[in-house]
Amino acid sequence: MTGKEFEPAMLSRDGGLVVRQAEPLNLEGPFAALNGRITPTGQFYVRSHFPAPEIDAEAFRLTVDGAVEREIGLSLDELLRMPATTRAATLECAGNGRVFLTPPAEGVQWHLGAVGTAEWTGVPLDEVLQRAGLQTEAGEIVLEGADRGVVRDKGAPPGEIAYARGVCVEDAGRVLLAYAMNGEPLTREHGFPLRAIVPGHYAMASVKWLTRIHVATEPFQGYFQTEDYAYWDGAAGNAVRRPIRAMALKSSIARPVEGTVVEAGSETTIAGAAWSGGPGLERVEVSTDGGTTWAAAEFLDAEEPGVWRRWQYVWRVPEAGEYVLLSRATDVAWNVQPSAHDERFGAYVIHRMVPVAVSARRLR
Ligand SMILES: Nc1nc2c(c(=O)[nH]1)N[C@H]1C(S)=C(S)[C@@H](COP(=O)(O)O)O[C@H]1N2
Ligand SMILES: [Mo]
Repeated sequence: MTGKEFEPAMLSRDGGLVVRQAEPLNLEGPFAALNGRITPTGQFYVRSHFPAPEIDAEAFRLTVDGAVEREIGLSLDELLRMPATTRAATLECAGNGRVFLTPPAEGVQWHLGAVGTAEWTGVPLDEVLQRAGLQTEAGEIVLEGADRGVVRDKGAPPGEIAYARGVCVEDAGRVLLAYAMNGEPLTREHGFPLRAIVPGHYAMASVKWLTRIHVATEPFQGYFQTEDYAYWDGAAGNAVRRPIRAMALKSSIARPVEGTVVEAGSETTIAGAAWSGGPGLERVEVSTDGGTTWAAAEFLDAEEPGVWRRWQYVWRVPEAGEYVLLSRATDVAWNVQPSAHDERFGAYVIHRMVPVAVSARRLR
């Protein structure tokens, strides 16, 4: 494929995407429809802060500047000719699950579906940085999108800003500059023609419509790095503001959904996914009595860093009544998914267990 033939794939919205906000476009994926390890693009959530820019593939340039030996500009053709890598990565919006917070928090009211896993194809960021040559003082790689706008929130700068996020030089090795999602050119909504993928990090790091890589010598202090998508570290003492980075340990129940009526005496499969940007997963357990007793679920997918694992548990529904389902993930370092939200993260990093209430009835 050459840059000339490179056109955005069309986003089909008949896969059950739910509009959470029309402008800018924010679509939630149907998590209850979780089926394969890979989320079809038509079911993959869309999260954007500004209107999606229309980028002409032929005119596109990726600029690399800042603390580099030589400033470079790469066309899409040049990127497409570089050695390509394909890998799966789970993207989760740091605000996924916001609707479950009490008291309610402002922002897009995501339920369970601001998460998905796709197969991404592109060029390792390292390859591009090698062409430019990093100076020894390089500290943070600032990924900048072509989308811009005015943010009308308290704490936002006046005037237009671009969407931008920094990744530490130490994390650059895992970053992919992707032009394809699930084997097709990116859709406009998912960042056509080029986006970053930072496996293991919350998805605000995976900058879409990527047109500039600025190598900085100091930690990046941009709005989406220090004000938005940041948290208070050490809230008990002298708290400092730090960027949110790695995805927290989490499991979510996809099915049954809240309010389902299941048949007493039947076997009902409880299914979901679990993921973490830290140590690998050790196990997922399921409770059908609101957390009093737990049983091990079975993983359907192997461990792969930065990629979720589907799991399931076959529940022998004992008798008619009300049941509260929970799932709980544990990682190999024995961290356990919490039951309460960590207030330091505000309306982000919502990885606590979410109870699912179901009823069992005698149907015959
Ligand atoms: N340029 C740009 N990149 C962006 C964003 C954005 O608004 N502009 N949103 C970020 C956030 S908050 C998320 S959760 C992911 C969503 O990626 P998706 O829309 O492909 O699911 O993109 C990230 N990259
Ligand atoms: Mo996000």
